[in-house]
Amino acid sequence: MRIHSRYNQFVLSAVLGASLLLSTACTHGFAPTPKPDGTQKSIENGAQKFIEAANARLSPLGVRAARAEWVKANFITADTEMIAAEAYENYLIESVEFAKQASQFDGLELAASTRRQLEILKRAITMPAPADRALTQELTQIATRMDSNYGKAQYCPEGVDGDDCLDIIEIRAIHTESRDPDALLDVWVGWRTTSPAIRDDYRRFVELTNQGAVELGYPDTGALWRSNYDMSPDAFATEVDRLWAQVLPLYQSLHCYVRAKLSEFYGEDRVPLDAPIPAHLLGNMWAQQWSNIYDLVAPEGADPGYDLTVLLEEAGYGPLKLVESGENFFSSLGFDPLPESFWERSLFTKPRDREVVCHASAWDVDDGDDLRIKMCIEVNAEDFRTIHHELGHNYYQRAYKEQPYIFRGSANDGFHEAIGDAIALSVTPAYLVELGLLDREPPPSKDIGLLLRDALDKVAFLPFGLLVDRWRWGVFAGEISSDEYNAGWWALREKYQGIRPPNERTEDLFDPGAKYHIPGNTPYSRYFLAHILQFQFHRAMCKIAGYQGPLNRCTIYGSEEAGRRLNEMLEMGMSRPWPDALEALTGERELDATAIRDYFAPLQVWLNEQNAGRTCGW
Ligand code: X8Z
Ligand code: ZN
Repeated sequence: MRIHSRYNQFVLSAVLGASLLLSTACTHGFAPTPKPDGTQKSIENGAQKFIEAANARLSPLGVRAARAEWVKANFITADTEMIAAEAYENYLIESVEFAKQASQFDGLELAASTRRQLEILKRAITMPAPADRALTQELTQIATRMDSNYGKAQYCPEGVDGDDCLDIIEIRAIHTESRDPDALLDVWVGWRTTSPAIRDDYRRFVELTNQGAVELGYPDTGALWRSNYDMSPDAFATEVDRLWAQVLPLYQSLHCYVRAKLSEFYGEDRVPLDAPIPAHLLGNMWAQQWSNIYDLVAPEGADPGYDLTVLLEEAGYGPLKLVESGENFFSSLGFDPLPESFWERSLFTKPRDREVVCHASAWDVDDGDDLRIKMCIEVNAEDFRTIHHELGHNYYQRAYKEQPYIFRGSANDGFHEAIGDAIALSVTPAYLVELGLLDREPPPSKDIGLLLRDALDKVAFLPFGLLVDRWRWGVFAGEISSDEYNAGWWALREKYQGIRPPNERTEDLFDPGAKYHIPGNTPYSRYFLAHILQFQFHRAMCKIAGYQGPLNRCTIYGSEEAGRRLNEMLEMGMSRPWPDALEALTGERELDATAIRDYFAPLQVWLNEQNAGRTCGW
């Protein structure tokens, strides 16, 4: 099972499904590797046997952990937490043990596939556990507790309790709709009263995983995470910086324009023109995507004149129909329909009578056909896109299921996050016309409005996508100590995003913990990469589909040729270094932000005009 979230590749995955690495070979029937007698053949055989044992052992353990995790995430109770923690612990112990044993083959000459599987075993663990069993148990219990705390979190405004308390779905609706700064401030602060409860857990979590990482031969957990990109950890950090430098001018222009518009609306005392933007006014709890405030910043005369949320509501779409239409897109590319079990076992709406983790995820519970999503769907444009995102995970999982277990994952984790998003870039006006949701396409004169709406999500996200792991890398490396978690977080939020907290944040709070991926221990650089990669995929698939014209108007809907090439990349799984996979679809071997810059090029010109005379920056 791989869940794309919490258990990574070897760790279960809610995006994911299951997988880990195994423990003492002897107790689990794996014959210890014969001491290489010096011949190449015996070395090859030994390594081959080891890999076979790892594949055979980790897959069922991962599936078991995934099932337990699925039940827990769909029905949070003390018992399901315990069961999930135990199953995860078993998987983790063995994963870590296999990772350690893989080192015995270091420096030996081996077939490329064997060598790659060994390397993946050593580096693809997102929650490295110490060898000490008691510590592993403590770690998995902390991880499960943090995840559940997030799933159960509610903000109860003064005088309100019980059913009237607000969960993240209800709070999200307030961020989407309300333009009352006091109401926004109230829920912004309120949601962050739910995370101090896990601050101590997180501190201990950092200690324990760091110990596990050191035992695996890495300086700390952050270095282990950064080692998973077919380059050195330092080279990866440099690569992220390089990409960020490529997109920074675009972000700065967007920030400048949005700040000016918010200042016009809320007043200069609330939104000063020379300071970071208050984080509660951007239409999103974490200020990570801003399209919910499109109405406040829409360009005069260039507004496309439709709101996808309204179109979906008017056409009577419900959660199921949204998912079906996502499936229909993939079918138009030539992918097989989703299995019946997907429809029977997925969670599409928030249950009224029990606690669930609502943060959207995609699962491959049995490492094969048991695909599912778990999502508390609301009928709106944001969730329509998220459904494509989640289904992208599921189609990827199914495409690589014939690979050996260790290769069942995406080329790098950014690829997994980019597939569905790349498809959602094809949700253009032309596609909406095709679906019968829109009567006719807006004329080219409305492109700036369309591009601005996209940029509020895709460009605004970039610095957030980057900083979440800058914070964690700093925490794991000890550069941000446990008594400056919040200060370190807000320093990065200001530096990269140009936003500031709307009230004083002190160290008894734990604002990073109010974002799912911190308690869920899901690495976040993947989303930054995905926001670069999805535009490369989109540009390439549009070309393959024979499209000519502005990229923001391109839909690959119905192009079986684009689907075929996409599938060629997906079915490779992790079997080749990611540049090979990228090349299979795009002909390119590098991460390249020119694709996102090309997409938004007309908007960049327009923003420059709008910002003329303004002082930008913070
Ligand atoms: O967590 C997700 C997906 C599941 S992998 C819904 N995303 C990030 C987030 O919500 O913070 C997608 C965009 C970024
Ligand atoms: Zn995802």
